[in-house]
Amino acid sequence: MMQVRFSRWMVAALASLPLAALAADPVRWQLNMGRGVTASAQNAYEAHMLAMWICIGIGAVVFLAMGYAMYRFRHSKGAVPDTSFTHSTRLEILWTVIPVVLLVIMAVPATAKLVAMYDTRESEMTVKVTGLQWMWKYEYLGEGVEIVSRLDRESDRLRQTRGVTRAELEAHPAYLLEVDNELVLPTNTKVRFVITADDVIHSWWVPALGWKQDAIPGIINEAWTDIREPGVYRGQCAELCGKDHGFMPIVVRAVPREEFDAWLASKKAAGQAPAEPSQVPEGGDGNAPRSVDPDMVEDVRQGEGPAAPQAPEQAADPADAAGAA
Ligand SMILES: [Cu+2]
Repeated sequence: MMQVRFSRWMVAALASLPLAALAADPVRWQLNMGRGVTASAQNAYEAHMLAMWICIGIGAVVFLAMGYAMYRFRHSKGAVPDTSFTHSTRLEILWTVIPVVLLVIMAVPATAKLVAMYDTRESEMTVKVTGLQWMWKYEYLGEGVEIVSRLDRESDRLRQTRGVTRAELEAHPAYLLEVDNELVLPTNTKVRFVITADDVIHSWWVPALGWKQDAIPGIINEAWTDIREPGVYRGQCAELCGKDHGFMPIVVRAVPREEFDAWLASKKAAGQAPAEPSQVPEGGDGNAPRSVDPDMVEDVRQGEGPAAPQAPEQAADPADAAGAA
């Protein structure tokens, strides 16, 4: 029975490998850290891989030496313990110098990468992220556009339904990882984030971006990102912030710059003249015309104006498909 289950896991893990390479979001039974879709994520991945290969090398040397010693000097071959051995200066120098060299080899690139991660200069736009119990607020600073993003209604309904079946949960492609209003960002653009909170400490974390940053009331933290590939990237609040901590997901939709500009313009227009359905853009960026998002109806009801143009079929995204896998 155990064997059957284990082999099923192995099959699932192996099946997820090509997906893991494609999708930035974590997948079930993924064995290694994801590469992510930003320079910071790539840096973190490289630092991790360097440290991991060094660990593997040390492990191999230590265990091979142990195995060899145990076999070569075994009792049945008449080995006698060396009780007079207490000290070897040469050995002590060796096992001090080698770890120091290894630490320096890891520290030099890691420090350079850490410095780069905190360098928010020359960013092209700024998004203010505010954590609230239990949702996120995004403000595109200087643009007059503000989004409140919270758990999607279907996830919320399912999580509160008594006796909900596994099949029902699995029918929701991104259960608990879906929001009503996504954070839309342009690709290949250095976006600076200023991150704070209104009530308690939250933490804004999207693994594909390669970092997480605490959102602390009264303090502004900074971060930046430069997403290389369009797609949908999911994350969650990563700081225990109250009873609904597990229900404030983050969804970032990265789109090409022109598409983002069109989206932002539509948001601005919607802010000036609310609830005017004719203002929903027709995809003037050369892409296929976009249909009206069903969330728009809800937004109009909330007085937020028409929602952003969004891909009508979210499950068509590779990231989504991976999340559902
Ligand atoms: Cu939180």
